[in-house]
Amino acid sequence: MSMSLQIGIVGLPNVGKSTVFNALTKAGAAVAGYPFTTIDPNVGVAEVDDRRLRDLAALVGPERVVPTTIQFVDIAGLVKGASRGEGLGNQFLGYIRNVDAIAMVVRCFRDPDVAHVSAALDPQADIETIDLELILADLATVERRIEKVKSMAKARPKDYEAQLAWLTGLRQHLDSGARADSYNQADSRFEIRGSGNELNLLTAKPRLYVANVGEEDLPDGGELAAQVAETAAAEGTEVVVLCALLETELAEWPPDEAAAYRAEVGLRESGLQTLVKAGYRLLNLITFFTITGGKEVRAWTLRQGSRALEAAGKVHTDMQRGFIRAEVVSCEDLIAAGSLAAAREKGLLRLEGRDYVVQDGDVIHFRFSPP
Ligand SMILES: Nc1nc2c(ncn2[C@@H]2O[C@H](COP(=O)(O)OP(=O)(O)OP(=O)(O)O)[C@@H](O)[C@H]2O)c(=O)[nH]1
Ligand SMILES: [Mg+2]
Repeated sequence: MSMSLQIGIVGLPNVGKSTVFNALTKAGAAVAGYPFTTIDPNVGVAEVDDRRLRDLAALVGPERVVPTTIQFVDIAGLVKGASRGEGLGNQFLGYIRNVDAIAMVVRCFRDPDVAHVSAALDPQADIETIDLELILADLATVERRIEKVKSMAKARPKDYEAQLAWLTGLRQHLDSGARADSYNQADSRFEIRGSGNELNLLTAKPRLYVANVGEEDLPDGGELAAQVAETAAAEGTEVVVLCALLETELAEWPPDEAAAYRAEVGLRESGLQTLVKAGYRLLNLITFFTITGGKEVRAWTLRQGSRALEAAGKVHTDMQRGFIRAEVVSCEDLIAAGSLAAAREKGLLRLEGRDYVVQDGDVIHFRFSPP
């Protein structure tokens, strides 16, 4: 079936990546005040908090309520020279290659007890340092590809002319210090992020920023976070401002006390959930719900634009194989109607076929013939 989507937590050493990861996933990855604490990539799942799931559960009163999750990967700090094998080097670039999107953590908290790779905190420079390593790694990838294509082109030069031109342009683009995601040469045959694009470039991956700020700078994040926000805005992406240490602590508190503390600081929701939601948007994900005979209310993740047949496959391969129809009602309609029976009576339940494009918030009952 479809693989789970992963967001890689990337950044310089000691910026709070593992702290964010732990709070998100409560997986207990090693956290310490010295660089290179993280040696193995840690994969963990974060629950997606969804009001609609709670509302549905209140309506149905099931035995189990199962939120959907998104995977995060805690990756070790990247240092200058990583693309040449410095620090923990290429190994980590490889881990980044495997993720679907990047959450780049930028240090914005001041703490003399926690060493930083450079003397001053400079978010812009820190982002550039990382980008440079990623770009150099991509440059090496593209160069290898160019050599490969050149050798294939020996027998049939015409067949590879366009691809070589595109790759050469890309090399030049990276060589000028720009990221692959800003390369747009008008040749629709080659896509920087296209599916089946084996280049899998690090700087072509969707990205968001996490400004890890000191608690005193909440809720807005202060001057350093503003610099990260500026970079994010220029790139057309999002920045999530949070204090990793505070989030770690609040994750352990009773929910109502944590909420009260947040309100006091001026935070509307958990920074972790803000990050989870931003990751959801970054990956173009939506949520649908299933209600299993009133026993279980469950949320599932799907790529935007996915069809009913694919949604069925998420739940069970048998449902996909024996798919007959999907009975669909929007979560809002169902909650307004008060019960499935009432929604059916009002004609709010639709019967959809396998090609129905699932909408965010759909509650789906799959009709299928068991094997
Ligand atoms: N003051 C303060 N310290 C923090 C914050 N977030 C993390 N730290 C501290 O920074 C140190 C490094 O945190 P980690 O989460 O291990 O950092 P990392 O980015 O995973 O580091 P590497 O894996 O070595 O690259 C730890 O001592 C944390 O407690 C924060 O928001 N405020
Ligand atoms: Mg770490």
